[in-house]
Amino acid sequence: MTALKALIFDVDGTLAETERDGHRIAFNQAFVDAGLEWEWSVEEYAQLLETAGGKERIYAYMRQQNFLLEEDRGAVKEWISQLHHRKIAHYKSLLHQGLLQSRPGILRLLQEARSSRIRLAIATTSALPNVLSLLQTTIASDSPHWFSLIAAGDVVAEKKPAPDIYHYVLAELGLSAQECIVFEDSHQGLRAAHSAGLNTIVTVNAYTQAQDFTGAALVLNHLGEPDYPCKVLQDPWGYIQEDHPLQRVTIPWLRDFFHFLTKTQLQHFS
Ligand code: XBP
Ligand code: MG
Repeated sequence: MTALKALIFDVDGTLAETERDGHRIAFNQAFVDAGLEWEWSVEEYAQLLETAGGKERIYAYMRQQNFLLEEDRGAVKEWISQLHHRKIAHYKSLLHQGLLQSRPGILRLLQEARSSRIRLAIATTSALPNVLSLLQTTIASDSPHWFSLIAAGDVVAEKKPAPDIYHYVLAELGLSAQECIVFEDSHQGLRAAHSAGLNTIVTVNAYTQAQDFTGAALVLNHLGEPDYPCKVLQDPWGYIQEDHPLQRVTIPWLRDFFHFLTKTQLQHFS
């Protein structure tokens, strides 16, 4: 039977809750720098998150607000790119102030995977400098080297919910979807991974908890710690036994779950 070879992690919302108090603040600071009177509130940002990718989100906002003229569309991309550079600088500075932490169970599971020789990869729509700063400040200064691959930002043409980033990661790792498990926090991320044929564990957060997670292998509130057990929110394959509740996601548990999924899905789809 196929063995579990790699864990692929989304970044924003999965490794850390970065959106409300990280990216959103940095966008607003960049708007001030540019002399714009735009301010994205916590509530408005929930809707803006429907567009993945910072540059794409600014563009979508400008379209919504009718700030774009048809003839400007070429030049505006360059202007957005410069604005986004300012946003990256602000986001980095917020991270280096130590304002964000990794989510429960993330550091523990990454360390366990490393000692079990399971490969690690990242698949995110966020820009590479942001990902590196987040890893360095919330996981460990050398943690970018823990990953066989960090696939970020514009490395593919179409961002999530398109499956491109996951196809790219699988091709670069030289693995099939059946050898990996993905961790995501949002329905766009799940759609991307699921369309690439990957089994996905979703750990929800405040911005994503009400989304549709049809197609997830499991939905949890977080990965759990010894003194902070996780809660199972959806278990579509019926793996978790009532008399044996999941406390935290560990590598041995993941290996068992992975074998169960492989066997059950083989029967289900044959
Ligand atoms: C989340 C995103 C990103 C961030 C902003 O990515 O959509 O765009 O909100 O980051 P994921 P950038 O969940 O795939 O990690 O400004 O760097 O795009
Ligand atoms: Mg995410």
